[in-house]
Amino acid sequence: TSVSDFPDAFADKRAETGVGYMDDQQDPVDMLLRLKDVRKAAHSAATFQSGAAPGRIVIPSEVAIRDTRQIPFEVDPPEHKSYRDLLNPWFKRPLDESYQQKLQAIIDDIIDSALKTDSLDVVSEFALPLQSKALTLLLNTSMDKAQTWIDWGTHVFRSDDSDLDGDKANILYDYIDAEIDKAMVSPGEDLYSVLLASEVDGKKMTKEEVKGVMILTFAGGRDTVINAITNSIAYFSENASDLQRLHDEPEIVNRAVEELIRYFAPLTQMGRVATQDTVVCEHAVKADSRISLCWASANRDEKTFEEPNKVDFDRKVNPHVSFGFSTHNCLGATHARQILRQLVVSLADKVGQLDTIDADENVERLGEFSRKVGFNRLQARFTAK
Ligand code: HEM
Ligand code: EMZ
Repeated sequence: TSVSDFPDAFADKRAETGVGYMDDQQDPVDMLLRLKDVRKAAHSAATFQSGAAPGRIVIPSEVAIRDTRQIPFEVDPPEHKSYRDLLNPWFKRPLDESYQQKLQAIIDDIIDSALKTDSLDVVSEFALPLQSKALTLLLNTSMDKAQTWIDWGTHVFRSDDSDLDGDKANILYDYIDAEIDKAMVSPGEDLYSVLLASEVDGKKMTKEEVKGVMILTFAGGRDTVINAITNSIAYFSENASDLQRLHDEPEIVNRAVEELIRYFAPLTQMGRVATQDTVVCEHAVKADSRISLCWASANRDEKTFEEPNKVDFDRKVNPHVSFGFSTHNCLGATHARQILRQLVVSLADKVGQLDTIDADENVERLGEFSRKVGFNRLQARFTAK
């Protein structure tokens, strides 16, 4: 099989009933597979809440390893809006010229070292360091912090042996507690300090609230970004003409990145908890049970996307939901998009050939479905133009 192929795991079920099913720690999930239903449910926060027990809307559920509520992710309207209004300007900073220049230096450095070595693991030696170094810009902290985060590996809650690693989670919680304490003693210009000095609805943010934002910032933008970067490299290794095209027509970069993100859907799904008995897609959902919004399936919905399994940089209509939809749409999307845009243009400029040598696919087991979401390892050779 080819490394750039990311099959649609949900096609049959999406056509048949539109609802999939998976168990998860005795807290089963009805998965919405059609774009229309996913959008509708994402837009109905009163019926499908995010503000359930902390960790419950994540699949696999993190209830067993997390007590801190992630903000604004696990908060419903109207409170959600107050947090979101506070965070929005900070998370738009990737649009600043100075931010993009610093990001470019990080990207150039990582591509240059890839070109110097015979071959490398794109996940651990390219995507992970790029993600972690770029995150220092988003947090506005010093670059030397990135090494600690790189040492945590690709996921802060998951390890090689387990989907839910409580010990690993504690490393993150202790780290954030310590960083918050430091920022309280000597405030700087970083996100911790800015949040500690902020008010929401006239009240100073508490340490626990700041921790909730920071856990989300570390966890939410981690494996998603790493998969998006690694999968893009896998894609260009087998579609060299598309890389060349980006070199010749860099003005298509935004469309190209949206299409890659649609196709990869780095976050497969996200849960919600029903606040009342209800019906979705002719399927009964009981109060206090879980549904999921399956972004990955919705992005291949043939009712909206022509030839959904094809990567097409000329796709005219692309209302993908890889970054979610409505209230909780991804706050980190500006940062993630900026990394990918600058990365693919830089690859197109500097890299003449990308060869993948060995791959270990990361396949999610989701009840009746198996979905390739990325790679555990992707050994590749970068050759200069
Ligand atoms: C929300 C995907 C990168 C932070 C979301 C949601 C999706 C998503 C699907 C909606 C969740 C829901 O409706 O429950 C992605 C993908 C990424 C990415 C595919 C990379 C390609 C990032 C980054 C950050 C981030 C880099 C920050 C460091 C957040 C936050 C939310 C969110 C804070 C919650 C927003 C809210 O509740 O209002 N993301 N994300 N994400 N994401 Fe991302
Ligand atoms: C949560 C989630 C956020 C969760 C928008 O998605 O990302 C997952 O990777 C984390 O495990 O805790 O932050």
